[in-house]
Amino acid sequence: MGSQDVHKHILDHPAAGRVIANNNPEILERQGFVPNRIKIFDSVYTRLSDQPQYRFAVNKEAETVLPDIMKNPVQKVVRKNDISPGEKKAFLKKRRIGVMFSGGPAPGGHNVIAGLFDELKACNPESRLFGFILGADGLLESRYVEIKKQMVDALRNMGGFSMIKTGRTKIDTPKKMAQALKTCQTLGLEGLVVIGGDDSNTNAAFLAQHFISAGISVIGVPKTIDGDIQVSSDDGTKLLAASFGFHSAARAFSQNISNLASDAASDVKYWHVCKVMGRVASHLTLEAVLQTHANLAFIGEELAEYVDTERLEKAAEKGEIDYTAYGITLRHLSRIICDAIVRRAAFGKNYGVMIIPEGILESINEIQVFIIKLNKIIADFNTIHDLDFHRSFPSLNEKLDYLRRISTGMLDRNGFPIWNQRDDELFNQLPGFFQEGLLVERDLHGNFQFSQVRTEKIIMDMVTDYLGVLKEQGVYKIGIEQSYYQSFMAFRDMDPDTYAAALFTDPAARFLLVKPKIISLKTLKQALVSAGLLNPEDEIPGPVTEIFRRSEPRFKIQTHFFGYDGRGGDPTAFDCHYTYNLGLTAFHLVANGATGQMAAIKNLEQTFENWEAMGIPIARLMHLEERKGRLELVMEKSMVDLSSNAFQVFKACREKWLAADAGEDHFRKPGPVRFKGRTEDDRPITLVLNAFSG
Ligand code: FBP
Repeated sequence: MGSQDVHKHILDHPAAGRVIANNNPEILERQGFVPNRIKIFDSVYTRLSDQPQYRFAVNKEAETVLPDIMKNPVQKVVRKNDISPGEKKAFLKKRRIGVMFSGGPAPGGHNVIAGLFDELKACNPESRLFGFILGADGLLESRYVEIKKQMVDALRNMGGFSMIKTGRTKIDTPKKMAQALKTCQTLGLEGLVVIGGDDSNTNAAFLAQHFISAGISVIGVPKTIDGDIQVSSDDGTKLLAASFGFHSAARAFSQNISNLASDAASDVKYWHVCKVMGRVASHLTLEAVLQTHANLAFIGEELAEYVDTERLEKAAEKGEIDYTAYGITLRHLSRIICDAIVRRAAFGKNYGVMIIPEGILESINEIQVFIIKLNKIIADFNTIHDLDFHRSFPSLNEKLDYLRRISTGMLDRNGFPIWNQRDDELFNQLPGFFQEGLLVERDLHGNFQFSQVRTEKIIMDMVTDYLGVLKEQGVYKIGIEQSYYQSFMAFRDMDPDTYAAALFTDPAARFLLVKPKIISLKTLKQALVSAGLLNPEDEIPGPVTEIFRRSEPRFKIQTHFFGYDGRGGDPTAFDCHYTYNLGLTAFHLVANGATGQMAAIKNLEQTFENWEAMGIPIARLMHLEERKGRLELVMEKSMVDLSSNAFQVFKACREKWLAADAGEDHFRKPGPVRFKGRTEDDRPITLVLNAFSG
């Protein structure tokens, strides 16, 4: 048989066909899974009930530029009773709706489309759903596909946004607005559903305002793994506890982090450093540490609040205020990490797992200042010269040279340079890879692209350097378990107690720490000689050398970036149910003529029976934010609330989870991402904790 025939023979075998098929039984089961429907959707006819009790502070700028949608109230989707035949007919009319993804993928997006599609077709099988390809680009270029049942069925409960793809284009000029409107009018759309994050919902609000006179409604859907779309009214009522995709991504990351915890605790030689997505807010890190009990985790929002009290007090003694004491520096952060590593090592644990939020640099003052200044410099260059900064200065050296010219006043002799010589000096002290990272091109919405900066490297390089210093100082040592020391020495016919006093700071401790002054074989010998255990001309006994070697730490790290994997993953049961109902809600908002609203599910933190379908006015969630060097009106991101139960629980448990003691680690296994059974009960831990009162 030739090799060609062997392949054919294998490929024709039914078992081979089964195992290499694109779909496996589990995927088929996932695709066939039917999410629950919120009770209200048992009813065909709905109406929107205004909820004026939920109020929001009004942003003046938003009021000016979004006048027609600014007064929208929060609305609840409710049953429409006493419906006339005419109203029934109107509700069941043939409709055309458009839908697009926008921004990064998030698990559950396909279910939003599935919910929207199912409800649209259930009301009238002749209704049509159009999907714009590659997000806003599809809308602007009129690139679309009609979404058919087969396409939806193939991707029910499945991750990614592959059905119609996504993009990050911003609809920010009158020309683009006109193009978008033209596409929707040509297609005869009654409504457009924008599934996206804060920037995309901002897009949706501006489109809604622009489409008002054309009578086309625009509805946003809260998507982002970052979890930073959350809405509370002024009285603190939670109207939306999380964006979709957050739970699935957090669970996917957590499962991997927990696997790394198993690895760390098994081969006891690595610190696994896990950078976790979340461009600005640290919700994903908080959820991941609650899911896994990793030894160390940093919440950017907490670091941003850091105050160096010692420094403040010193300055106060001189009657001064040291403003540099406010905010954490990279150096200080690296010291905190070192301290944790050293403390664990003292109990024999020279390994562990730490989680660093992707957006941690936002919380580090010195770096944040660079980011803001560089945003402005790049934006000004683009506007003044009508060129692109990155194309004009492709190499790092050219960029640095441009900055240097600003700092020396060569480019603007009259002005007060935004980039001064001190900035230039400090910036030039950073390693090249990091300078390049800080100069990386901003995305189309003007966001700094944290995912492209090797933040973990800059931090861990500083940690490694300082641990080297601590090792030299005799501070960083691996504790040796007393029982091990005893049996090790006894097995080699050495009296453990004879040497213990000379070697260890506290010979009676459960974990023995070699004295700080013993940092080399030379200093070990000196210690033994001065204790009268060795003559200067004698060799150090082999077992003693071995014990010393065991106390010497080698700091080894493995870095991991969790982001794209989790955001492309399949949704959890929670997200399957959540997103399907968001799709149903989006349909009912369009069908009831709402516009400028974001589909939302209230009471996500409670059991499914309590979930409520809502519309939240996007314009009321707007604020001014620095983007590309100027203030722009965008939907406000929700940051980790340091007074929240979830953060407080983490704070209360972190010392225990660090496990810098003689006990075991406290790692938690969250288990795999699931999609069926009563697993919608498995919801984000942060949501569950934050829902507790009293
Ligand atoms: P969205 O806000 O669009 O959901 O995207 C969030 C995110 O996943 C961030 O966590 C991450 O910083 C960013 O996308 C990376 O984006 P890109 O796709 O441009 O690499």
